[in-house]
Amino acid sequence: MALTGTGCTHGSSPLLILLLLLLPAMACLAADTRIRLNSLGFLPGQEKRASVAAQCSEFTVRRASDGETVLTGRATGPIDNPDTKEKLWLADFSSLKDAGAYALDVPGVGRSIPFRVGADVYNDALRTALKAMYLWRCGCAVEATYQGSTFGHAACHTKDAYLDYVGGGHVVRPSVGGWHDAGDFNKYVVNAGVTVGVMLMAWEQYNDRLRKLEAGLPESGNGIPDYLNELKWEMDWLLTMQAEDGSVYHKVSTLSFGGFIPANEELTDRFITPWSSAATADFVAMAAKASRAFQPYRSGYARQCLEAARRSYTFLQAHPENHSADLRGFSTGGYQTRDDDDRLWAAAELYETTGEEGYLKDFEARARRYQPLVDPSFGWSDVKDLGMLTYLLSRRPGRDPELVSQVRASLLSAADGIVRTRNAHGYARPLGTTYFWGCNGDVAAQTVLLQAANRMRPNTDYVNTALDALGHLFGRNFHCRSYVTGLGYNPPMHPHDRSSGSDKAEAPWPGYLVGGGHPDGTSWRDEQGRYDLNEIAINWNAPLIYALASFASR
Ligand code: 9MR
Ligand code: ZN
Repeated sequence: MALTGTGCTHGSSPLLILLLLLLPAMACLAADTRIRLNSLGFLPGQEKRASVAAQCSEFTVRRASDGETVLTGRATGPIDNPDTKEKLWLADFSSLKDAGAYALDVPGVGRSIPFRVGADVYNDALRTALKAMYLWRCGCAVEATYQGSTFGHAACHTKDAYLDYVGGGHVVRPSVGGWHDAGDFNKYVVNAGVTVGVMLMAWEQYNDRLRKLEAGLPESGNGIPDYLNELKWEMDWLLTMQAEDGSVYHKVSTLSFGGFIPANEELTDRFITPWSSAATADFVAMAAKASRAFQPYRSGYARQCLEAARRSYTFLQAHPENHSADLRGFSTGGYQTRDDDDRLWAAAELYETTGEEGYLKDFEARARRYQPLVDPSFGWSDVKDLGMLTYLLSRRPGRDPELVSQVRASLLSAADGIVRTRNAHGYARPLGTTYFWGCNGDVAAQTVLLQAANRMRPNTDYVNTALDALGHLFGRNFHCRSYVTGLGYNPPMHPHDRSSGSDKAEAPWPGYLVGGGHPDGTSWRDEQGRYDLNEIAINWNAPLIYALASFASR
């Protein structure tokens, strides 16, 4: 390091020179990754904690600009964390309220990664995660520049899709558009269900800020907020998946997974597969929900969505049995699931959109079959919670007061359970020691339940546990890494993603939450080949978007 040009004119005191030499060096010191925290940062008025995987007793918080100590505290612990086989100490610096950039010093251990405190710490991440949905668009060219790299592909999959497997011969029925599902380029209605459901729920609850979110989309400026423009891209495709009789085809897919080539170079035939009752019910729920969202902006489109939803609902009434899609011949994603929860959600959304009693009675009869009414996590294979939340948060008068209060109690008890689970975990992971394929998405989705519970009965524990879900995903974990590409500290560089894996850019496409490790907290690997740990998927990004939207400041 050269000292020239520092403006140091005294030059006489060796001590001063030593100090001047050391200060920048201290700032550049590699962070000690045993100190693990939310690398996106913290909200001024909420809790702030770090987990330290090394014995310690004290900590100080230093301002990044001048190294000044702004807070000192005592670490607590250790607590045994069974899923990572570690002893962890906790540093609680919640009393730090001033916006700024800081780092945590733990004597005997080291200095943490830098972090920010501010009301806006989640805003950029929200925009990036929404832009990531845009980058998943199929049937068109996409392009975005992020941190100096440009990501994109020419128009892809413009021949979607052949009817061979639904009895139409080798003939194309236009089904262009929508989002690629994940690291693969296929399109699956069931997985669209939970994705669109959670994103529209974010819209319903946080449209005050989402309305203003600018994502630089091709449609930007058309009078529809960008957030809804992005959802419309998917909804337009979904409308093509409805057959004339009201059934909804399960997926559009190649016969087997394609290679790691750009989307526009994948020219393998793609087929529409037979229908399933789960896909049909999810379609009803999405279309009914979309109808409400688009009503103020495009009333004709809103009507079209509602009519489509009613038609598929009528079809389902005439086909009450669970009907799996016949996917013989396909080895791509299955997303096969029983349809009870999907039908329940469909009835809830149609009721909320129309206020009609038939849908209400259908929902209530189905809801009464469940025990518990609300589960502490949900995902593509179980959307019951989405239906329960729509019913509970409804302002319509006709609901059964007893069932409403039971759903409310069940939600609060699920949320209380999530808080206890998070309290017992060394990284405050709200899903505790449960790990499975895509569990990061479930962690993000728990914020949906926590925020809904907080709406019912405000409780700072619910809010801070939701923040801890984000904290875990953005660095407060065994790996001391962000699980979202392009965001936070040391993010994934090798996601299982055909777009990232086939372009020239060194960095992966930004804004994507990877599925996460299993069977325990140490199992994640940042390797492209590990689709089971390191893939990206629309159903994991949607709850990430919900979580970020719920804490964004504008
Ligand atoms: O997210 C899905 C996970 O719950 C399943 O266990 C897994 C195996 O069936 O499939 C995951 O979904 C994948 C889908 O089948 C195809 N596109 C990529 C999805 C994410 O890995
Ligand atoms: Zn495509």
